[in-house]
Amino acid sequence: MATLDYAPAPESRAILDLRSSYGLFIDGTFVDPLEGHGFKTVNPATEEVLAEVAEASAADVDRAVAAARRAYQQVWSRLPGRERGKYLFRIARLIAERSRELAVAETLDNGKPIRESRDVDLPLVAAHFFYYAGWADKLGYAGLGTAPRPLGVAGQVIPWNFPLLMLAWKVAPALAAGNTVVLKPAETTPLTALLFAEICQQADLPAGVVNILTGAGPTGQAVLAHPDVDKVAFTGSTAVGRSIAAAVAGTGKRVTLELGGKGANIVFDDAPLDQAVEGIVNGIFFNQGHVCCAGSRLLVQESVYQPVLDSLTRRLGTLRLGDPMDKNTDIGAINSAEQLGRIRALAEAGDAEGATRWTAECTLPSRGYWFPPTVFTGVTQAHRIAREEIFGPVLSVLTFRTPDEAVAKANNTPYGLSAGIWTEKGSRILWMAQRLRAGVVWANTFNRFDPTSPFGGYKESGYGREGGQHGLAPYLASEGSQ
Ligand code: TAP
Repeated sequence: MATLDYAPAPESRAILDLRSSYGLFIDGTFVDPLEGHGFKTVNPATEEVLAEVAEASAADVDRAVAAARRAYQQVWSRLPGRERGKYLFRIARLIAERSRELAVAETLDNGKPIRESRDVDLPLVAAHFFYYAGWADKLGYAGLGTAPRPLGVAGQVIPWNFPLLMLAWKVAPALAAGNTVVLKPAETTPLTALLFAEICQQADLPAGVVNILTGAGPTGQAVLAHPDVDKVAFTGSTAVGRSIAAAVAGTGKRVTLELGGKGANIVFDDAPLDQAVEGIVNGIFFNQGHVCCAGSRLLVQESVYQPVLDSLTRRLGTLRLGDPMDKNTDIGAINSAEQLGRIRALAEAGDAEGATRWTAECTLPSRGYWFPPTVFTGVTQAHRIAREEIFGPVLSVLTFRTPDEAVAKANNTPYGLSAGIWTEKGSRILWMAQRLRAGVVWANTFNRFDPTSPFGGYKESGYGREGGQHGLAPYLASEGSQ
């Protein structure tokens, strides 16, 4: 019997009015970079150039930090919390109003399906601003003494996997706590940060409170190393995080590092298996697996290994890969040629080390950067695909017999960001959660985010927490502290 397929349902781009080029956002206005360099940002699904953006040099970083310092001293740190809160509520409302446009920009620049940017990223971005707006006049109740103080200028560097959401995680708590910011978005996904700069103008945010500097690694390095930056907040790879920790050691700067992960998604034989399979798919194929807390290691109890694998591969066969702007698309494009190269190299290491590769049948578009949903079985804990973060749509499957073995295998990683447990027994969930060395443990669900809930890792996944009341602490000095 012929199968019926979905008709194309592309989201319109008409709502988005991109400029052909963008300057740096310093002191409330867009300005040209001092050294006049720029680079192109492309749509990874088509390789079409979307816009030209400026590359900030060390001299531009000086200008932005000076503007942030002025705004901190003269305006922002002097405003009562309820006034800061009003600005944040205004920004949150503008994000909600412009969410369709922002979702389209995010999908074009990042390659993620519009269904995800529209239904996950943007609602969470607005929710983070609403949430921290509510904290601005209640900092005395954040558990840091009755009169916690802001730190000053925050330097913030973010990655490309959730561009606007990572900005929200960083900017919203920093501003609520009374700090000003200089933020560098990732080189491959600068557009929504630049649209956010327009939103700051629309909200009449005082000049210099938010500064956005586009550029590559050296720009990020210059922001975080700047002597007049009081607080360093970084999300990205463990390798770069390590170099940042070394660079700021001894400077007195406060540091938050949100780094990589190799999360275990653990399925017991008493789990509701259909639900668990959906959770496995969401855990590793959401956002093409470009998720720091992805459930990239599946640990299945041996007695249900075959039924789980059969049902998983059957389900993966139904995922639709293709145009990220199509509302029916499940798997979008890989963000860059460079990331595609990393994914391919690690998958080839899986083949070379003897694991068995299974790939969902799908036609990859001829232009752009694509990788099909892939599952490796026969994986051992020594394999690179079980130890290293692939940051792509690749799942490594291992098995276990007892809960103790599941814990030992799950914890056998240098990372410690996330884990998932699938079982019908509440007591087993609690027993496991106490033993798993991960910052976030989900039970019978995966990849759930909420602005009220702290998020972060330990070991090589970094330190400090973002989200919730805990997310305010890195931006505040409590009474008696520096
Ligand atoms: P990175 O290469 O580390 O880049 C992250 C950001 O840092 C980018 O803006 C990058 O600029 C900039 N950067 C590069 N070198 C720098 C340096 N020496 N000093 C200061 N900034 C520098 O990571 P990525 O490939 O973009 O992102 C993927 C990684 O981020 C994964 O490991 C993932 O797990 C992690 N991640 C973690 C989390 C959390 S919450 N733990 C969330 C998302 C992602 P360019 O873009 O120009 O290179």
